Amino acid sequence: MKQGEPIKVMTEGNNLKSYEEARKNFDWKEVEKAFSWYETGKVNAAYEAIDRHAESGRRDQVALIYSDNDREEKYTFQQMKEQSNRFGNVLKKVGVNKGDRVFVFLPRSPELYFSLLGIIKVGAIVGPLFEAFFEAAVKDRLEDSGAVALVTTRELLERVPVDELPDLKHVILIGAEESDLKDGVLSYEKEMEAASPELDIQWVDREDGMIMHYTSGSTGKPKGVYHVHNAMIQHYITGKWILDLQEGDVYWCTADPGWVTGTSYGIFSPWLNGVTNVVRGGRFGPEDWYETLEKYGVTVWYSAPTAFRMLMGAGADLVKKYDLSKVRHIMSVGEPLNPEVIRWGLETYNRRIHDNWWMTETGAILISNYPSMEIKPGSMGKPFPGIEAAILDDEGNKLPPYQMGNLAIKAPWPAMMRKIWNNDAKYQEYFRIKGWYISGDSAYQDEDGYFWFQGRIDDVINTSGERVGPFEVESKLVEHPAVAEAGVIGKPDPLRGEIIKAFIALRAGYHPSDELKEEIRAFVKKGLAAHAAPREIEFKDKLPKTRSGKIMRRVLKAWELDLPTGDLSTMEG
Ligand code: 6R9
Repeated sequence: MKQGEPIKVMTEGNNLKSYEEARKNFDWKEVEKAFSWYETGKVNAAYEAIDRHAESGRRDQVALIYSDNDREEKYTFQQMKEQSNRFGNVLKKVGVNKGDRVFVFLPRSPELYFSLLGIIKVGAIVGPLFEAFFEAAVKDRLEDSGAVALVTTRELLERVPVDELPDLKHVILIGAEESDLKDGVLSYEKEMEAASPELDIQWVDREDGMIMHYTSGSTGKPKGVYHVHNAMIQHYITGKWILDLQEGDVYWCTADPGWVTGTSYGIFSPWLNGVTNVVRGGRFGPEDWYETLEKYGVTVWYSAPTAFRMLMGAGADLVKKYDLSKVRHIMSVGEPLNPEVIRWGLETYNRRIHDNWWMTETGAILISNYPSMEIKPGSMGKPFPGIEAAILDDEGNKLPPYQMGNLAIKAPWPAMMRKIWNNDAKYQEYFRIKGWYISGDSAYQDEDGYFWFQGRIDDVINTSGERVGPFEVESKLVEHPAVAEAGVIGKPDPLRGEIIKAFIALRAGYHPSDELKEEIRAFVKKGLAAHAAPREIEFKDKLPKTRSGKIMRRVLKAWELDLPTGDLSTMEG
């Protein structure tokens, strides 16, 4: 547990002058004053993010800068308001009601942002789906949520088994052709054009549902993590104090809205703070990253360790070709931020990279390094003012400094999930120690109050910052005709954090070969998602299992890493 030297040079700017002071005096109630509902009593997070600015001094300020290899478009707050209003009216026309689930299965594009906001404006609950998902993953999520409507493209619609989804009544299709327009399929373009840019917004209760993100656990299907409008309180204030968003900032969050970072911090937080939001679509390489920063004069940049490691791999010379002088503040989330990356950031960008920690379930950042605080490389930082974090043993006792245990948060807080859709038992598991949310991460705290991440307690794999449940991949693997049994683990990887490795026992009559590995990999890719396909496959005659038949992933991991296998008393002979 050796710590390196803390980095004392502070980041310039900073809305949060003194962390200690803020902690002493913090009151969530004070934050509420920033919202128009504090005066009017009329609540809707999308209204606060867009319309409020359009109706005050920010009408003609650019809210969204979108670019990919083919498109470059800018939209002001007023235009965002009109586009999302139009989409809200499209939903009203087909009878979408408050509380209905409406899914968005789109690549990053302006239309994704218009529709997501429009859904929230009519009081429906939006479910963003990552564009890389294939049929099984899409079906599970739409089925579990009982989604009544879906916004997607012609290409992605091929992965939606509409006939098997009885609740799904409407598909709003981007790029639809005349022949598509039947059986509840509407043309996005036509409907948007016909719809009014004025919308009767659905005012809601702060505890009403707003967004649902499906995320992976170690067992069972992905869980629908349900968030309410009240989360905006924390999206806003963490944006101010952690993202350090200020008047005139140009902000870029590189995450896709299919993941929680891409909504909490790719949509709500920047717009609640009224800044210009940059979205880069498509796939892009290191040159594109720097070009985006330079071209739009990005001042605040939020990304992930896997991206920083990729940029580090592209070398320091590349950085010199670009003018990154506007970049004031850099942050990272999703997996442990290596001290090496922080050192590189200091040398090459002349900026500190501020790590922070949170999860889909927590809705917003809970632990962070702040611009005005010393950074200890390798540490996630300190709890947000108003948040109490602790290291607990399994009985709920607080552990002293440097002892590793469950990273736990005193519940509740404004952006905390309010349920797991259709699965109260799962929800309750997070709160098994009275008064605390148990994160599933292990960590320790040092004597200065900084938190240090140690690992996941369960088997959830974190590959390039994306959570993948081993069970979902194993289930897909055993659907392949050659696979009798499969066990999936995360294997440490210098670039991706972890990669997915599958151990497979073949059915009789099948023989190990590289072609078969390739075929199995493609099978998972096509059936589930590219990022869920195992990069490594190893064939075994049989897999280690408990007497009750559970695959012992911990034993697979020990084999892989040459570690002691631990207690094998429950293993089948
Ligand atoms: C926001 C997000 C959550 C899991 C979390 C932890 C890992 C996130 C981290 C980190 C080390 C950090 N994680 N931030 N590990 N240091 N700063 O990523 O949500 O996709 O739900 O993942 O990611 O294991 O439990 P989500």
